[in-house]
Amino acid sequence: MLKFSVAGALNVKRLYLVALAVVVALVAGVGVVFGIGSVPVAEDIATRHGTKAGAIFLNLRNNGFLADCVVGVEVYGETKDGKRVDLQSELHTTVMEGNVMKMVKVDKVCVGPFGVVRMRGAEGEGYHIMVFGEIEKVNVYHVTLKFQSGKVLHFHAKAPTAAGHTDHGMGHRHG
Ligand SMILES: [Cu+2]
Repeated sequence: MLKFSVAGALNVKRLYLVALAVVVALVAGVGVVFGIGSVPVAEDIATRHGTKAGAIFLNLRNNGFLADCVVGVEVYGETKDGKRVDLQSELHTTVMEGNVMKMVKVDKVCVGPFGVVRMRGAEGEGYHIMVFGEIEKVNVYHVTLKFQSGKVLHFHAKAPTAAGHTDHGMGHRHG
């Protein structure tokens, strides 16, 4: 009798432990989901140069469960010799005003969970990164996107004239 009840008590205790383990696992699982939050990725990066200003294009993908927004951008250039070129940069969108295509500065670019924003100027959803400065010296752009969540996405973008760049259509030739 006594032995049985002790065994019973042990079973109940074991049941509690199992229940506790399940709860811990669930909480941990939810924690992982929210911990991951947004997972921003830069894909299909390309650049275009104008006079004194350049544009950086990308597909901004979010492989996470939560939406996120780019709220800041920092870009600097690197020359072929590895020297730094300081640049100004802005988040832009492209809008049509009448028949005129205009670029407008925006504060943020948002991407939903498992979504993608085609930051490819007029060929995408209007958004792009604009850079200003001595871009003719730049071989590679170092881009840092800062997100509302606090996450940071860093990537490199080769200038249109950089050797080995595949974007033939945009480059211009010297001499
Ligand atoms: Cu622009």
